[in-house]
Order: sequence, then structure tokens, then C-alpha cells
Amino acid sequence: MTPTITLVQGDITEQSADAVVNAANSSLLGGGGVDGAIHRRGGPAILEDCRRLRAARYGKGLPTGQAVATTAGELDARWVIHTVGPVHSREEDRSELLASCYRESLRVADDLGARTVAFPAVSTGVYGWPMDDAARIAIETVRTTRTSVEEIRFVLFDRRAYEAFARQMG
Ligand code: AR6
Repeated sequence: MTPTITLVQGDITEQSADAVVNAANSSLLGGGGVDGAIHRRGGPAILEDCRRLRAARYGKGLPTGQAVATTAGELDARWVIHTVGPVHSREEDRSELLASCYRESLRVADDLGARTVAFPAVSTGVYGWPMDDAARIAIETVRTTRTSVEEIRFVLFDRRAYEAFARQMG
């Protein structure tokens, strides 16, 4: 089955979904934007899990383009899937790395058995990615990734982001 792709404008921490994706950084220790909001609203259990993951597997940090799951704490979700987007001005092969964030998050979601996954527009805030290009990569990638996830929901913070994703949906 191909997943249904939906777009909503809103705050990702208010979503009800099996898994909510976090636009994290490689330290996994929190930050601003989506990351800050998820840790604030999800509570300390998420950070505790992140610290455990760092100690066990990601002492050097979670590489750009990869994804890993933790508890969702007090969010209305079972898991948070943390992925590290590329910085637009810095990374080489950055389009491939951004696509990898979506592919790897869906792979982790499949491993968990998640049926609904909410994504933010990874890399389009602090990491400086132009919204239209990020939306194109996001939509193209989830459309071409084999997954058992049934609903992929993009949660866009403002009208501009929502419209950029809507244009790519065609
Ligand atoms: N719900 C949905 N979207 C949001 C929310 C929210 N609550 N808050 C912001 N956005 P960003 P990045 C939008 O900066 O570019 C952090 O410090 C925002 O408008 O969260 O991948 C991390 O720790 C933008 O369109 O993520 C990293 O260091 C999009 O979400 C770094 O930022 C992504 O913006 C990651 O930067």
C-alpha cells in the first residue's frame, strides 16, 4: 500500500501520531525550533533516552541524514524519531542527505511498526534550507520510499511552508 500524504499547518507537538519526527542536531541534546518545542512539551523522558543513546551508540553524535527513535514522553505519540538535517550552506551532497532524513525516518518507523508519522520541514529553519527546494525533496522522497507507514503527515508551521508543500503535492 502506498501511504497517504497529508499536509497540515500547525505545531508538531500538538499532533497525535504514532511517531513524531524531530529536526534534531547530532548531539541529540536539544536545541531551538522543533527540537526545543518537542523537548519542552514532551518532558525530560525524551532527553533521558537521548542521553542513553549517546552513551550506548552515538558518542560522536548522530550523523547527518540518519534517524533514531526514543520515547515520546508526554507527547500524544508513542515515539519521537530524531533525524539530523543538513545545514544548507555547509554540507556537500546536501540534497541526498536531506532525502536520507526522510528515508531513514521511515525505515525507523517501519521497524517500530508505526502507522502514522508526522514530519516537520526538516532543515528549513535554523539550518537555512530554502522552503521550496526542501518541500520538493521531502515530497519526492516520501513518494518514492517503500514503507508500511499508512499516513505521512507534514506539519508546517506557517502559511508559507504549507503553501510550498501544497505546490509540490501538485
Ligand atoms: N512545529 C512545526 N514546525 C515547526 C515548529 C513546531 N513547533 N517550530 C518550528 N517549526 P528548525 P532545522 C518549523 O529550526 O532547520 C535546532 O536548534 C520551522 O519554521 O526546527 O532542521 C536543532 O537542535 C522550520 O520551517 O530545524 C538543530 O540544531 C522547520 O520547522 C537545528 O535547529 C524546521 O526548523 C535544526 O535546524
